[in-house]
Amino acid sequence: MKLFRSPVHAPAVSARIGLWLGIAFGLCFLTGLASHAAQHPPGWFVWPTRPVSLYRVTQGVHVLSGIAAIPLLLAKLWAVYPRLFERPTRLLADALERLSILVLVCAAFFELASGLFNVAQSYPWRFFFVETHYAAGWVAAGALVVHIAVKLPRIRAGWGERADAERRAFLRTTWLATGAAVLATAGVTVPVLRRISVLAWRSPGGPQGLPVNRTAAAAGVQVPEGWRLTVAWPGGSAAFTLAELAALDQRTARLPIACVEGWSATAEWTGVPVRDLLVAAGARTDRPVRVSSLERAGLYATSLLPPAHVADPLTLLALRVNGQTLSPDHGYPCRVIAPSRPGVLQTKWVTRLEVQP
Ligand SMILES: Nc1nc2c(c(=O)[nH]1)N[C@H]1C(S)=C(S)[C@@H](COP(=O)(O)O)O[C@H]1N2
Ligand SMILES: [Mo]
Repeated sequence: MKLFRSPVHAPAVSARIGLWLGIAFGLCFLTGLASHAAQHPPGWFVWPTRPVSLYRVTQGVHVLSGIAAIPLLLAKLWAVYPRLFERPTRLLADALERLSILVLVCAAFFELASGLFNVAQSYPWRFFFVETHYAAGWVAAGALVVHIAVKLPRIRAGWGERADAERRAFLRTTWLATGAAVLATAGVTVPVLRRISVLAWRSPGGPQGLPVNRTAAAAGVQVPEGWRLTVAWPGGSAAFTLAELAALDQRTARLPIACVEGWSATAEWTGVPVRDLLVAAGARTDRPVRVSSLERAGLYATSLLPPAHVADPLTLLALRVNGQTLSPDHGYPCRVIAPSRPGVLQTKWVTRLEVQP
């Protein structure tokens, strides 16, 4: 077939694209592990609270390297697909090799597609995104390592082969498409790119200049008459009205909200450092703190502040954003804003802090 004989289907092309695809997948995998560790820290692990934008950067890299991998993967498949139709010469070895490629391609497609649906906040499936996306990431990474090891001789040969004009044109198109995909979306997390990122899935258009993921109405939150913030610990508890919280020493800090979906935005938050609040209530400050919201059913109605975050003076129970009282959608009467913390753990509509035993 003529298509099969195009000079683009050559190791010279697939090795060059493969390098960049490998870098994109590698970054995506490592930052994915970081995100998982930040959101579900195993007992031995402490996610650092500084720099304050650490999670914003790792999650931005995660989502953008995933976006870059989409055109790279398509171009890579185009460069190599005729080989999948070659007649096998070594029956068992070729069958195993093709099986490993099948696993790799399926896992890679699954990761990129499920990630895209996630940033679009669309879940047209029955599985739980977080666990499945994480598990398939390990499958893709394992299959990729096997693939690179098996193909090493061919990769070497590819780099030794010159890219002629037609191959160079194909490579140029691939780099252009990859750059365009990243630029069209990077504005979700890189402010200077907001104007050119036509496909950015979140803009700072929400109330108080910040995007909103879940509105108060969607969460079914209504602040009851006589709302109080309860601080509880083994053996005691204390309650604060909003006026009492506002009368404590306030701290203002510029901190980002960095959603796991890749978008992020910085704002100026004002509130009571959680540590000071615990001291004012008479509770210990060296234990994890369970944060609960007025929301009843949501998956993110509660979160756990690890001791490192409790101790950090920039971990705020915020009452204000950008100089205004929090709007209902940003968590009125108060919300958690902590440095370098995944957005899903920046609990809104807080009603109870519980120092763990
Ligand atoms: N109670 C509660 N808090 C929540 C959520 C939620 O669904 N319920 N969503 C979280 C998510 S996923 C993000 S990214 C941030 C977004 O904060 P914002 O809506 O004020 O921008 O809030 C977090 N706090
Ligand atoms: Mo989020």
